[in-house]
Amino acid sequence: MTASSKSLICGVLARDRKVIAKLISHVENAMPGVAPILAKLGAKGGRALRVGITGFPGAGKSTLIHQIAKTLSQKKYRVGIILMDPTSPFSGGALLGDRIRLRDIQLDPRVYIRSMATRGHKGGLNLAARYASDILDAAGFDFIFLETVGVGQLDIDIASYSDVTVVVMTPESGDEVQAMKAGLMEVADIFIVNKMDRDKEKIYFSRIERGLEGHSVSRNRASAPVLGVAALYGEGVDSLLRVLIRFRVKKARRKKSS
Ligand SMILES: Nc1nc2c(ncn2[C@@H]2O[C@H](COP(=O)(O)OP(=O)(O)O)[C@@H](O)[C@H]2O)c(=O)[nH]1
Ligand SMILES: [Mg+2]
Repeated sequence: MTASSKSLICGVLARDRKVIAKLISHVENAMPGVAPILAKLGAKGGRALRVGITGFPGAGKSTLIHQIAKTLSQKKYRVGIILMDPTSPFSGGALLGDRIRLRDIQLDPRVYIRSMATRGHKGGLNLAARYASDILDAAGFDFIFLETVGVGQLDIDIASYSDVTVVVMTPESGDEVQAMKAGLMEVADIFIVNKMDRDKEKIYFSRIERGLEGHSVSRNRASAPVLGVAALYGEGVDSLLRVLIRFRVKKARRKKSS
C-alpha cells in the first residue's frame, strides 16, 4: 500500500471532509489503486444504518432528509447524506427558500452531504454510491441516507444494500403507487405519505393505505408501516425518527451477536 493510500485511509478514519470528498471522487472515476483502500475501509465499517430514500421527484425526499438530519444532529448523531437525484435542491437546483433552509445543515459539523452526478461513473453509479456509503460508514457516521429518484433499477439496487428502504409519496400518489416499479414496492420497509398539511382529507391517505395493504398481503410479509408526515413543517418526522433509531439498535445487536 502506498503512502498516499495510507494517508487517505487515515484521513477518512479521522473524518477529514476533504479526504472523504477526494476518495469519493476517486471512486467515481474508478481510479486505479482505490480497491485496496476500499477493502481496508470496508473492514472498519458496519456500524452505520444505511437508509435508502426513494420516491418520485417532488415528493419531498430532500426536505424529509433535511428535517431528519437536523433532528438527528441535535441528538448528537452523525449523518451522512448521498444524493443521486439530479433535481435535488442539495445539488444546486434549489429554490431560494430551499437553499436558506439547507444552509444550516450544510454548515453542521455532524452532517456531511455529497451529491453524486448521475453521469460519468466509470464503474456505474450504483457501485460508486455503495462505496461512498462504505467510506462514510468507516468515517463513523451513524446514519447514511441515500436519496434516489425512485423510478428505475438504481433504486432497487440501492435497496439491496440499504438496511432500510423508505418510499416517499404524497396524498395524491394513489395512481403513482400503482405505477411505481413493482420491485420497489416489494423492498419498501416504510412508506411515507408526505405533504399531509396540504391535503388533510384522510380519504387519500386511506386509499394509499388500502393499496399498500393489498400489496403486503400479496408479498406475504409483515406490512410496512405507513406514516403521514409534513416534512416541510417537521410534522410527523419524529415517528419516522423513532422507527429509524429502532432499526439502528436492532442492527447493532445483530452485529454484536454475529
Ligand atoms: N406543502 C408541502 N410542501 C412540501 C412538503 N415537503 C416538501 N415540500 C415541497 O415540495 C417540493 C419538492 O420537495 P423536495 O424535497 O425537493 O422533493 P424531492 O424531489 O423528492 O427531493 C419543494 O418545493 C418542497 O418545499 C410538505 O410537507 N408540505
Ligand atoms: Mg431531492
